[in-house]
Amino acid sequence: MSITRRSFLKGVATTSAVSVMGPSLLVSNSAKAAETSGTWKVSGSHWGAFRAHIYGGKVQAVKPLSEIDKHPTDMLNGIRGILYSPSRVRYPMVRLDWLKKHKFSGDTRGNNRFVRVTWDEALDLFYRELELVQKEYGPSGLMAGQTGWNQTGLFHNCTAHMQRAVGMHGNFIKKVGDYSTGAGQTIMPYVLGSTEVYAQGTSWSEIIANSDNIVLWATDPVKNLQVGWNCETHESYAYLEQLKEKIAKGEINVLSVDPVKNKTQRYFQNDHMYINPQTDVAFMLAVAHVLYNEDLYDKEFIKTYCIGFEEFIAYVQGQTKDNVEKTPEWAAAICGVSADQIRDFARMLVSGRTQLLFGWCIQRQEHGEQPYWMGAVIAAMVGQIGLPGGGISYGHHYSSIGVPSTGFAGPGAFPRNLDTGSKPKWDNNDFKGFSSVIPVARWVDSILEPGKKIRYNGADVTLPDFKMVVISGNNPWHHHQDRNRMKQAFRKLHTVVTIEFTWTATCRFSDIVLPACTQWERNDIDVYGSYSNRGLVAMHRLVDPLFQSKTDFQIMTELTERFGRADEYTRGMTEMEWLRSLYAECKKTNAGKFEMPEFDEFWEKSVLDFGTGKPWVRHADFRRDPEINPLGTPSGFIEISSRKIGRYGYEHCQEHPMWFEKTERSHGGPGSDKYPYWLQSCHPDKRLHSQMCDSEEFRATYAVQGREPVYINPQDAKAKGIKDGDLVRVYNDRGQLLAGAVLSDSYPRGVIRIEEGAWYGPMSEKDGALCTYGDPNNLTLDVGSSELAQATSANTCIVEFEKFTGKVPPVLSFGGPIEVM
Ligand SMILES: Nc1nc2c(c(=O)[nH]1)N[C@H]1C(S)=C(S)[C@@H](COP(=O)(O)OP(=O)(O)OC[C@H]3O[C@@H](n4cnc5c(=O)[nH]c(N)nc54)[C@H](O)[C@@H]3O)O[C@H]1N2
Ligand SMILES: Nc1nc2c(c(=O)[nH]1)N[C@H]1C(S)=C(S)[C@@H](COP(=O)(O)OP(=O)(O)OC[C@H]3O[C@@H](n4cnc5c(=O)[nH]c(N)nc54)[C@H](O)[C@@H]3O)O[C@H]1N2
Ligand SMILES: [Mo]
Repeated sequence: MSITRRSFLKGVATTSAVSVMGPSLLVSNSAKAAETSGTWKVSGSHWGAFRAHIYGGKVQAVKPLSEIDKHPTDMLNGIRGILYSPSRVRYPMVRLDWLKKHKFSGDTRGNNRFVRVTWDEALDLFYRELELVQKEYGPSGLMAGQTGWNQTGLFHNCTAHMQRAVGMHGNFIKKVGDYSTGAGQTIMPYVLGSTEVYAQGTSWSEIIANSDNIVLWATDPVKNLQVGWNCETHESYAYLEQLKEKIAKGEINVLSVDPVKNKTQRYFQNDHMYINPQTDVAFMLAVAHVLYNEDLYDKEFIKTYCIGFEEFIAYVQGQTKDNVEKTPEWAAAICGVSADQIRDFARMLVSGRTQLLFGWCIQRQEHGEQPYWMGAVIAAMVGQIGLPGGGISYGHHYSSIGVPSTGFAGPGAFPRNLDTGSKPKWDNNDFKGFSSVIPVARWVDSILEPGKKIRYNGADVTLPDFKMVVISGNNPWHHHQDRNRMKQAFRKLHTVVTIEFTWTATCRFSDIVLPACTQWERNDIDVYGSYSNRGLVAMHRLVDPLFQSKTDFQIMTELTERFGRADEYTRGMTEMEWLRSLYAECKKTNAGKFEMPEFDEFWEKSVLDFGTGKPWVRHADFRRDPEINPLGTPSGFIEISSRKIGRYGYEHCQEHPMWFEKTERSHGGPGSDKYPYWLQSCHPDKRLHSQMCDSEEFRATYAVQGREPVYINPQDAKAKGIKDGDLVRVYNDRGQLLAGAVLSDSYPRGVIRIEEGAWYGPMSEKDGALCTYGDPNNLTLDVGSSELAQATSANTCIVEFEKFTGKVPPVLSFGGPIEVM
């Protein structure tokens, strides 16, 4: 890292008078009026760093940190609406029926009737419940393991705060894996030796300079790079711009394989191949068939770097398993791409340097392990893994993967676990024969079928029998599948505690709700650029915590006081002392490599900028010498077949990639007679999951008649008498919802989209539990991807829809609880 790149951002002062910032500021007239005084402060978020104008104790306006962020996301306009949301959790609240009937009140959970209590009352109740569950059931009775997209900031990671505090009291059930990449992160270590999904990828500059062909396979980087795990810099967009230019000039061939024309394809205006949903593996097997039978594949690469090709190719040739030859004609009938197009595609792959870029949605479906494994097999047959602009990536749509890393080592975070040597108050490790760790997406199965044995990644898991759930930093009533099934499960629970700043459906289905503040009501530090490690950003408290909300740190300190562990929990440090200590540790680690000023100077400047790192090529070292740099697979080579997986004896993940029919599938697949449409619940363009859905003005920019949009092909709509802007009822055997029709040619016939994260707002059960806003997880299927990963299968989902003609109900998702006096 050259010393010249290490520069501090000049003039990003935190509390400078507004006049210093110049006149060319913001938007609305009210914001303009407020500019005459007040201060500007820098903070961060998943959506990027920004300056906020604070006047009269309120955030009046937000604008991007344009010195670094040249491609800020529109979603910055939703931030004020999060702070000042009418759905903010204002006070500690307890569910009325639970107060009266305690563990026998599950049948009315979700009726949203709450009473206000004091902080002391609420925390006493929380503590009482922790005591009860440990006494009566032990650690297998408590689930506190779910994680999610808590706000940015390394110190205030709310899930870490909750888990450390609750963990000091007693042990609990934890999870493994996540909803994002559950299938991918489990299969890929067997195939390429790492999760691949969370690994740094070949630099964009190398791809743009060297690729002749790029295949965008189920990926939408233009939409999905708007947000980052840490504070996002949006550096990837500069590369996407370069790529767009090259496409326009015909210098690079970019082809998308996707059931819909997504935002990236609309931006690039590149070639697009429609494929039937959930059928990529059939398509890919036929591609392998062509590469093999036309002798186009790289035999040398397969021999030097791979194992298990023979078993796999025997299956492709129809000599094993189902004895069906995986010809282009066979695949065409399933995937909807013609046999000739499949042949052309295979020939294109070997016509020059070809980079495959996969997204994640394709593995969030039944048998989601298979397309990822099969993608690696195709890349191996093409023989360019480890070359600049060749091979395969599983992450270029995510958090600045592909932007070179500077090598700066970011600060540590608040510890999630107990300090070494420390024991919980209830020092009990007896999980009564239940598993203490479960695959993340199977937690609702646990509530419904405790004691059931399932198979998972080479092990047996006994689903635990938990009675109490503590939730912080995730929103299961958005993220999990099949609402009506969840409702059945939640009835069985004795106690649900949620720590939140906004009244999500998860709050509605809880018994105790504790008001946290947002990240803009506390001080923190964060890495700037999740994978690029561009620098460090100071997150200044913009305003004091609203209503009675407190920081998660404060809440958990007060909880641990109740069992005499607060000093240990906080290590005797305040918020600012923690920030200083994390910073000091980071400065020490980077000494000699990256110059960091004293904390106070950093805090005033707000941003440390270490520039851009050196370009890099994934798997280049393995290619150079597979003996010295083996992969992390059992053999050290690319495993086209895996003995280890074969030995597990699973039905839906066998020793090499295979085509498996889905439980339900549109386009002539199972169930499509009754429910002919595929519902894809992709990630939202104007939200981060459910976050920002309650941001009112911003929601109004995309909602249709106040409802979540459902994107429909114009001919499909016409056939049902649906016009743009109509209300539509979407349904299947699992549930139903209302959404607002947006007609678009980007969607082929037979495919509709409702973005995940739309807030759940159900009518009563006697009214059919119709969701009044449009949460797609009313309709999705809740089964494990396979015995290997047991991951979510959210995108295995078929539906029917019609124009809504009934009495239009109000939207019930927003605005908090019904407060009972
Ligand atoms: N149908 C369908 N379902 C899906 C997906 C899909 O593609 N289709 N995608 C899945 C994927 S990939 C993911 S990652 C999950 C995401 O699922 P989640 O991570 O559960 O989704 P978020 O909406 O980000 O929920 C985070 C919650 O934490 C709260 N929160 C944030 N910060 C703080 C904090 O500092 N303190 C406290 N106390 N609370 C905080 C927010 O207000 C919000 O309610 O959804 C999954 N669900
Ligand atoms: N704006 C925004 N960005 C985000 C997020 C967000 O909530 N909002 N969430 C972040 C998170 S947590 C995650 S996990 C990632 C999610 O990243 P992904 O899961 O990759 O994103 P999606 O947008 O759900 O899907 C990407 C593409 O896959 C296509 N696709 C779906 N099924 C199939 C299929 O069967 N075959 C083929 N060929 N294509 C298919 C879809 O049509 C879509 O164009 O995004 C991250 N980025
Ligand atoms: Mo995710």
